[in-house]
Amino acid sequence: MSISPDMRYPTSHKLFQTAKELIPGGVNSPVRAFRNVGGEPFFVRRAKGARIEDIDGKSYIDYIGTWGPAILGHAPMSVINAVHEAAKNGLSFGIPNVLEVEMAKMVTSWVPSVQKVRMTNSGTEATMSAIRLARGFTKRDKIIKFDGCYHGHSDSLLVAAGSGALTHGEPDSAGVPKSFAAETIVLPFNDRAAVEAAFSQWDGQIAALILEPYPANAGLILPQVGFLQFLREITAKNGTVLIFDEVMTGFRLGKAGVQGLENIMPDLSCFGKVIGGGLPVGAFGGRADIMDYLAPLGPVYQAGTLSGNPLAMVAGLTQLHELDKAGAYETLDQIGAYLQAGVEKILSAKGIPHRFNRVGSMFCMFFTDAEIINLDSVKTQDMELFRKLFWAMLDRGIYIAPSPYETGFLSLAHTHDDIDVTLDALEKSVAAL
Ligand code: KE4
Repeated sequence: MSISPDMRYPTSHKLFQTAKELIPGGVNSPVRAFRNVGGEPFFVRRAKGARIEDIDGKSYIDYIGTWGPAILGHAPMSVINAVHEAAKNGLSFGIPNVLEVEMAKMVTSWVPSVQKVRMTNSGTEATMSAIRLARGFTKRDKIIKFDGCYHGHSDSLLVAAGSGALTHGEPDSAGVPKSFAAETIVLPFNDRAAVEAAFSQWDGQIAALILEPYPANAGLILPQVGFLQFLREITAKNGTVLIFDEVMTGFRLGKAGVQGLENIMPDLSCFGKVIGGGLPVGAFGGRADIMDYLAPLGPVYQAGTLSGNPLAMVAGLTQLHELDKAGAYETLDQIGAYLQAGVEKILSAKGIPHRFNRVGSMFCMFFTDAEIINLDSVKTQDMELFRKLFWAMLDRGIYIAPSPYETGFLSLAHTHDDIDVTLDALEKSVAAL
């Protein structure tokens, strides 16, 4: 079947049946299967700006933006043209090229904590490599992560809290050896006492503490005042590498991501999504004395055939140049504030308990009146209500994340009119409950 823009598509339902015969669950990444909301996913035909169109001829205002990369909106001409031009010079080299140096210059100039950086092809590779690097640098094995934070699917990070918070982690996926999980300690987010207890119990043994500084994979959770600074101090005191996983927040919440907003210098940071402009990318970077432990300089091996690929580099560079234009981040925050005000007005008028967490263009609606401080508080939300509203909004042409454990994204392509259409759909969906 040749793919062309005007080809006759089957329906999403029919294509999903075929997909399920050929691809596990019919998808190349689990969240796309709509398991958290039931029903079947639609198949996309094309995307432009704030809108996506499915193969059944329906279009939606998109609040996912391919899970973060589409910060300019889908298919921005600046990125398309740059990729088109670069492709004429070669699709991949496996040889040092100028675009990799340009990307390294950009990342190190935008993010003060990053003295050196290495590109990868996904966020998973970035965090996996950062963990290995921290272990190699400190010659320690244990790591700390927080419940509810997702860092991609490498074995050391697919770990859930053990029976006792301070004991060994338990595999969070089949196929992760217990011995691997045992090296990962999983703590409740925002829990200083648990962090202090872990450092005293595993004194001198903790290589790294990794976190999403604004966790966005259990909905959007915000650190309590001083928590990030506390983590910076206790890791420095214990010789533990502090790793900020900014795969989602990096270059999304500002030129220096959360670490810029919070004025904190982690030892290593992980990036992805926005710096690839929609093409496969990841990156990790930080203190030069740590990064220089990486091969070919040092003893920690890390590699990738397509790392620094010219198309991903030029797409990411173009996207960052667009974000560097005056007012870009302020515009994203303003449109986010407009959405938040409208949503809160509608839900409050209907008397629906809710928490609307937002930072700039990242947001999450929790149907609970509990303060959202960690994964346990996220789990208090009314999941059934979420599911009902997801489908009611989709039926009205609004595509929000198909899971109450995901974060929504706005782009520079979203207009006030788009928000008004969205709020109208929410009003009607809530009224129909
Ligand atoms: P990738 O390997 O998917 O490029 O990145 C993994 C990753 C690492 N760190 C953070 C903070 C992340 O959010 C992610 C990936 N995010 C999910 C969205 N919740 C990707 C969507 C998916 O898994 O299909």
